Order: sequence, then C-alpha cells, then structure tokens
Amino acid sequence: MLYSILKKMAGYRLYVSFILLLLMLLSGICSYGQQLPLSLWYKAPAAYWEACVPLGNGRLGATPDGGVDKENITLNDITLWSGGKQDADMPNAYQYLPQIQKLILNGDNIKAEELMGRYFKCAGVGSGQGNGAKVPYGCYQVLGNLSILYDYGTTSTSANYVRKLAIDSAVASTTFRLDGTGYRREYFTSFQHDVIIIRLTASASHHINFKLAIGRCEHAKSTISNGILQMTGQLDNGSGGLGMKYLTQVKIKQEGGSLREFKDSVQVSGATTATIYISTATDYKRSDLQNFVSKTLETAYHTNYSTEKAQHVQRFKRLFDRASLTIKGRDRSDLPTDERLENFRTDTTDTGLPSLYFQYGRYLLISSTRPGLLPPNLQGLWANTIQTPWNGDYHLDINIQMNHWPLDVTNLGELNQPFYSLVKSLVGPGERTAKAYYNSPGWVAHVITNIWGFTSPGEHYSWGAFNTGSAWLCQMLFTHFEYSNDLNYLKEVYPILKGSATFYLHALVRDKQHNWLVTAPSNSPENAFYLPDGKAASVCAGPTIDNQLIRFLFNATEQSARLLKIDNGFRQQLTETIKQLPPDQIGKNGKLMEWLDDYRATDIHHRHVSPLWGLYPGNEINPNTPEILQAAKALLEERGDIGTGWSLAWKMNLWARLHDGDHAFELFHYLLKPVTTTEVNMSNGGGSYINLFCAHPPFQIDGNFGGTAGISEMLLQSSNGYIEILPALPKVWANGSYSGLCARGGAVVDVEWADHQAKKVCIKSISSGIFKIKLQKEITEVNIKTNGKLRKANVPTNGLLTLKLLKGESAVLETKI
Ligand code: FUC
Repeated sequence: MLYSILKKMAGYRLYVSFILLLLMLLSGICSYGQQLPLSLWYKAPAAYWEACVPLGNGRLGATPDGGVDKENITLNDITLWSGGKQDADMPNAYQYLPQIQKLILNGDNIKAEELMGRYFKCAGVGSGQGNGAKVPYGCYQVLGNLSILYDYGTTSTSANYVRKLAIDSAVASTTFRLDGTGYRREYFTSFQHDVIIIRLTASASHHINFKLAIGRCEHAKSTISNGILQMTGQLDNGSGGLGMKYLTQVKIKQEGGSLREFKDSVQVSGATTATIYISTATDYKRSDLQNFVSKTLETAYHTNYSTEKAQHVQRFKRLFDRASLTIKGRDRSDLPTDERLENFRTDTTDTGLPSLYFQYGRYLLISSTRPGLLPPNLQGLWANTIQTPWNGDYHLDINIQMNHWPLDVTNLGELNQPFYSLVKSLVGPGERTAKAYYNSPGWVAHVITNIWGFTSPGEHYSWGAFNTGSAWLCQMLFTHFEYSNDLNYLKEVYPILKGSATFYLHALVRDKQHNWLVTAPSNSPENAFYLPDGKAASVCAGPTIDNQLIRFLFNATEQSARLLKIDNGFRQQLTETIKQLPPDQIGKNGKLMEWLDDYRATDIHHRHVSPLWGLYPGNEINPNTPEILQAAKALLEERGDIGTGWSLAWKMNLWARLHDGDHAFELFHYLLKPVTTTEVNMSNGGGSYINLFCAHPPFQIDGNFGGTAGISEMLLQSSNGYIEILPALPKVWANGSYSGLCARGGAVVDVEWADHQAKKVCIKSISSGIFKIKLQKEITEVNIKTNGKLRKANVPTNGLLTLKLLKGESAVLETKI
C-alpha cells in the first residue's frame, strides 16, 4: 500500500517536473537572459540611516541598521501624516486675476508679483516652506524606532559580519559569528499578512538574549500587557488640535528561554529562536484601528514562519520577476555595495551594477506603493524624522511624476492605481481652487499636494504659481492607457482628463503680441529670468512647459473622447484651441526657449529642465521636428550635466531620447556618485548613498525611479508611434539581454543583443494591434516566427517593420547584419 502511494507520488513528481520543464522551455522561447542574483550587501552595520537597507510592502517600511550589540530599526507607515484637511484657497483671488494677467502680458511682471504676493497665493502658510509638520498642510513622518539591545554574555567581538538585502526576494539579513556561535537575523515586511517580521536565530540553543523597546520622539505612549508591547499616539492637525491616530503592537514568539515584561519594554533570555512581529496602522481612511492591528498581528503570529516567508516572497516575486536585465561583462557583486559604488567611480566595467540599479528601482516601487493605498512620496515610504524634508509630500512639478516613470515600461502597470486614486481625490478640491483663483470650471492643482487634498497655489509666487501640475498628472494617467490599451481604464480616467482640459480651456488668456492662448500667471518650474530692464522675475505667461503640457492634455483628451465615442463638440473645441497654443520656439542663440519671450534665465544650469518636457517625458520634440530637436539639445547642453539627484536622472532620459547612449550613461555615472551628506543642496550635489538611495541631497527617491526609467529608455523606446530596440546603447554595454519591458500599444519586449546589435527580439502582444518595429540600420535580414511559422521578411526601406498581432500572439525576430 505504502509502496504504491510512493510510486504514485514519484510518478506525480516526474509529471510535475516535466510540466515545469516544458513551461521553462516555452517561456524560454521569448525570455532572454537569466537574471543574476541581486543583492545589496555590507561588511558592517549601517553607521547612518541612509546606509540602512530599506524594506517595504507598499504600506509598511522598515530600515534595520544591523547593529551587533544595539540595533535600531526605523519603522514607517505610508499613511502617517500630521496636518489635516483645510481650505487653503483665497476665496476672492480671482478678482485680482485680470489685473495680474494684464500686468504680465504688458511686461510688468514685477508689479504682478507684488499683487500675487498679497492676493494670489494659498491662504495661510501653505507647506510651511517645506516645514509643515506643525501646520495644517502637515508632513509625512517616521512612525517610530524599534530598539534592540542584544546580550551575548561575552566581551568578544563579532567576525564574518554580513548585512544584506536580497532585492529579488525582499528579505534582508544580518549574519555574524561570535565566540563560535553563528547568529542570523532575517527581516521582511510581509506582503502576505501585512506585518513587519524579524527573526533571530543562532547556531547553538538558548543563545538569544535581548531587550526590546519601541519609541517615538513625540506623540507616543508605550505600554505593555499580556506580552504585547504597544505604542500609540495622535499627531498634530496643525490647527491647534489633534490629528491622525496610530497604533503599533509588537509581540514576540520564542522557542525556549523566558520573556519578562517591564514598564515599556520586554526582555527575552535564553531563547533558541525569537520572532518579532510588528503590526501597525493609522486611522487614515480606517475606523477599526485597534481591531485591525490586533487581528493582523494575531494572524501573522499564528502562521508558521517559513510559510509566512514563502508566501511573502511569492507575492513579491509575482511583480518583480516580470522583467529582467543582464548586461554582460564584469559583475562586481563580490564587492560589498559601498565598495562597489566607490569602485564604479573609476571602473564602469562593472556592468552588473546598472542591472542591479535597474532592478532596485523596481524593487523600491513595489515596496513603496500598493493598489488601494498611496503612491510613493518624496521618500517612497521611508523616513526617519518627524519633519521629513519638504514634508515628504507630493510635488507635482517633476517629483511625483518621476516616481512613476518606470512603472509601465518595467511591467508594473497595476501600481498605477494608487497614483490614479490620488489624482482622482484632487478633482473635488481642485474644482474649488479653479473657481477661487480663476473663476473657471474644471479642476486644477499647482505645485504641491499632500494626502489631505491640497490644490491651492504654493505660498510664494516664485514657485507656487505653476498651474499645470494637474495637466502633468493627467499626462501620466493617459500614458498608462497608451501602454495597456485598456478602454475600461480610459473610461474611468476620462472625466479627470476632461475636467482638467475644461479648466485650461477657460483659464487660458489671449497673448495679444502673438495672438496665442497662454496660461497666466505661471512659472517655468522654480526658475527665474531677467526682464529687459535687468530685473529678475519668476512669474510669467505661457512658459514652454505649460504649452507642451496643455497641448498633450488636449490631444490626449480629444483622442480619448474619440476612442470612447463621446463628446463630439468638446473634441472640436479642443482641436480648435490646440491650434492657438504657442509652438515651441527657438531663441536667437539657437536654444529652445523656456519662456514666451527670449528671456535669459537667472540660472542657466537650473536643475529643472522644464522646456525639455516635450522631449521627455513628452514626445512632441522628436526626429520629425529636427530643428526643435537640435534646439532642445543645445539647451540641454547649456544646462550641463551636474545637478540634483532627480535632475541627473531626468537628463539621463533626455540624452536617451536624443539617442546618445554614451551621454545617457555619463548621467547614470553621475547618479551613482557616492554621496554621504544629507545637507540640502539645490544645485550640484546629486548622487547615491551607499544603500543606493538617490541623494538630491538629501535622500529623495525620485532619482532612483528616474534612473530605472533612464536605463529602460536606453534599451527600448516607444514614444514615436513605433518600437525602437536598443535606441541608446552605450559603448560599455556591448552584450546583454532583457525581458519583460513594455512598449506603448500593448507589447512586451524581450531582446538579446551582441556587439551592440539586437540578435533576437520577441514581441508579445497583450492587446491586438499593429506594431511597428524600428530596426537598427545595420540589419539586412529578418526572419519572423509567428505562431511557430518561420518566414523571411523584407527589410523595409524606411526601417520600420510592421507586425500584426492578435492579443496573446508573439513574434520572434532574428536579425542578421
Ligand atoms: C522641487 C525641486 C527640489 C526638490 C523638491 C522636493 O521643489 O525643485 O529640487 O526636489 O521639489
């Protein structure tokens, strides 16, 4: 009986192995290259917060420092904000609008600014100049710190220390030996049961001794009962009252030894293993705080550790494993990441580092947002202070958008949902702001927003008047559609686009000099210029970026209405208005103009490269507009390479769009410049900390996402109506492969290349359509395999190969030179 069961099982196993092998072979048809193991690792504990490895499950974050005797684990919850809902609109601001517009259009920008300083800014203190923790705007804040004091009963020092983050499984570890015993800690923020878990083990029994406490430097009360350590508090609402509540519980499961409770800490002695569970939540959109936190804690606590970990890894991998990148060459993963970063300063042959960085951006995105919650903020979801830089908020003039640049192209489309839902939540407040300042229907958002729906202008006109933040958000929503071709999604977002387009249709004013329709007042984000009389001003009409953004929005809204077969009249109105928007202009020095008039910028190296929006992420500047393309390049050259972290990443994408892979790589090289300072630097300090977090400085995550997008943009582009394979490959990336990158139109692309030439390209279609593939010009022969049939294709004279694919079909192109 037993024999026959075993025989059946063996047969079953064989059968399963066969199926697995078949699946591997089948997926291998299109999936090129094997992803090398991916990790960040160090030989010493983190000496400062930006050296800690980040863990996150889209809601909870943890950054353990891996200290041997004393460990600090910084804890985060992406919803933990001070401040609260407020009405920050100046109710009668619109009354001053005609006067402000007239002044600007007559060249009296300074007088316009004076008026704006009084009547055309947000009511109150706005973001508190980026320090909004105690004002109504609020601030994203650290949740607290878990501190663990270990006791090894020895004065010996540790050996073989390794601190590691496996970004392909979202598990961190710390290992070392002490007096002959091996110690191991494992940490993860579970995607399964939504708790933070730390497991302590040792190679010998009863060797785990520690004291654990949880704290926060304000608004926190710690208590203990029935072995559960609890921290609770309520933050400032910024209006003199109490705001958001939070609750954190910690419970330890141990094998062997004993547990003692103190007033606000616990002590574990002589355990063989100990697993620490941290459950936490805020009352942001939740009324059952206590219930949720306890229930989540108990569910995880009663799940077997290995099962929990396996499920966590599996859920994470479901997203992470969709894309891979291998650049052949040297892989210096033998070096600890801090040394590797330092080595890369002079040795760019470490082609494993760009692959790691690419995947790290995807790791950080999966870890810092999740459907149903919030998009990644300025620091993703990792913060170690109460007053996070710039409030850890959502800036709409580059930062939140850059956070989402890699999303579609690197196959993480569902992570668009939190972004979409944040934008949707701005429509209501944005309609009130549109009325208050512009007496206009539709909705508008300016430069900054928070989880409380802030849409008013910023507190100072020099940066706070930029009013196409909302158009830029809409561009992101529409671009997501371009990748998926999902009409149901388009139907959902259409009212948001229409509301935004409605706003600009009403708010644009006639610039009599050129007879164009322009925004006024506005800024070219955070930059200023000299007026003819030599005075510096920031407020203007129709900066180039506004014209480009509105053109994109109107076109996208018109196209959406056409696809959805609605709003004919509205479509016509959009088409008519598009013709009246200012075109991109070239100044007398041959550079793309940043403003309507050919003003000189007060800072020609300014970090914001706003007029180049039309080149990337927009697409109106492209090879079909050669003169403007040239002028855009000239402007980019004048701006120079050096900048803040995100500015480097933006320029990397721009050089990729200009098909200059080596220059894009140079920018990537700057992005990986080792940085240790966290002092704010607004001009030239960009680089990376040793945990590969992007340094603005201070730490700001947009550069990570922009860098990942930049690498993708070097490998694949699809912004001009066709799919371009390896459009900006640098010399140092001669051979390699990737799989799972996505192109507009609904294609998933895998490529294998050698000597800078694509050898094999696989296009999988996720939505039926006609795909145009731009071949590298050296290619002389193409064989196409569709549905198992091989045929030789004529190499088209214009280099564009057309493929018609039904949903789910794929084509393999084999090319020869
Ligand atoms: C904008 C940028 C800054 C910084 C801040 C968070 O103000 O100009 O460089 O990224 O956002």
